[in-house]
Amino acid sequence: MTAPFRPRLPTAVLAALAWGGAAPALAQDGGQLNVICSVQAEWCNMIQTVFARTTGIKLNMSLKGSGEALAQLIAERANPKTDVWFGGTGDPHLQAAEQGLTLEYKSAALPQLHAWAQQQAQQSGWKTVGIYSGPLGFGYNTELIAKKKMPVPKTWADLLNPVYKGEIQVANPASSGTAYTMIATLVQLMGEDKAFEYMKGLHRNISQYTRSGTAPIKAAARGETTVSISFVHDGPGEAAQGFPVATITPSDGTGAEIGSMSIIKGARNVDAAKKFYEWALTAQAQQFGAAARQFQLPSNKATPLDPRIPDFKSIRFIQYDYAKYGASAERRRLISKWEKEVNALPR
Ligand code: S7P
Repeated sequence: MTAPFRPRLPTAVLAALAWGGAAPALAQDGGQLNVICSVQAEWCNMIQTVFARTTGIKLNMSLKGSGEALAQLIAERANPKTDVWFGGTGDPHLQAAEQGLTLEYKSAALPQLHAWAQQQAQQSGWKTVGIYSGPLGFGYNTELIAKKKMPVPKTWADLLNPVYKGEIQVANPASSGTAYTMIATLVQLMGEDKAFEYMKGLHRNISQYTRSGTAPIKAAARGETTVSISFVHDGPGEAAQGFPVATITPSDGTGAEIGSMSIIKGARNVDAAKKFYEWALTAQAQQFGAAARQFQLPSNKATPLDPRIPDFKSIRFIQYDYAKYGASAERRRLISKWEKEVNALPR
C-alpha cells in the first residue's frame, strides 16, 4: 500500500547545492563531522548528502530521538564523540546547555530567525538555537475511527472517554522528548495536581507507551492504534504516503516544541561543526524539512512555507515556559513523578 519515500529534491537540492559557491561535486577531503540527528530519517539522509556534496565534509550521522540523544551526550561527557546535535525537542537541548554539554556559539544569522528561535538561544546562554517549531496534538486513523464509530477527540478531556480504552498510544517520557512536552503542556494547562489526575485517567485508555515520540502517529497511520498523541506536523508526511491519518490540535490549548540544534562542547571537529550550524540556519537548508515530508515551521523567516505546515495562527497555544520546563531538575522531577504515580498504575 505504501509507495517508497522518494524525496522531491530538485528545487531544494539545487538551492542547497548553490550554497557555498564553487563547491566540490562529491565529498572529498574536507574532513568529517559527527552528527546526532533527531528528526526523521529522510530529512537526516537528505542533509547528509547535500552537506557533503556542497562542502566536501563527510557527515557521519547517527539517528536518535531527543531523550536518547541527551542520554548519549551525558554518557560521552568525558570524551565527546559527537560534534553537532541536529533537531529534537528543545527541552533536552536546554538541559544539555545547563549541564555544560554544549558549546556557546552566537551565529550572525540569529536576526534572520523567528523570535522564539532567538529566545531559545538567549535562554541557553547561546548554547543551543531553535531550528523549527511544531504543535502537540492528536493523530487518528480516519478509517478505524469511522469503523469503530468513535468521535474524533477535540480536547484533552475527550481522550478520557472510555470509548478510547486501549485505543491511544503516546510515547514514554523517560525516553521521549515528545512525551515530556505533553507532561509539561498538561501541567501548564491544568496545574500540576489536576494534570497528574488527568494523566492517571488517560493511562486507562493507553494501549502502549512507545520508546520513540514519532512511533504513535506511525502506528495510527498504519492502523495499529486508533489515536496518537503526537506532534501534528508529523501527520501530513504519513498521509502523503497514502495512509489514512489526520491530525487535530486540542481546542482547550496545547504546547509546541522548539526543535533545536547544538554544538557539542569539546567537539573534535569544531570548525566543521560551525560550518554545518551556519548552513542549517539558512533558508535554503531549512527547506529540506518539507522536501523530506516533515512539516515543522522553520526558524529562518525567509524559508518558503509548504502549505502543509500547521497554521500556527489557528491553534490555541499555552504560554509554554521553556526555561522552567527545560531545566534538568524539573524534567527529572516530573518524569519520576509520572513513573511513580501514573506508569506504575494497572491499566
Ligand atoms: O518529526 C520528527 C519529530 O517529531 O521528532 C523529533 C524528536 O526526535 C522526537 O524525539 P523523541 O523520540 O525523543 O520524542 C521532534 O523534534 C520532531 O519534530
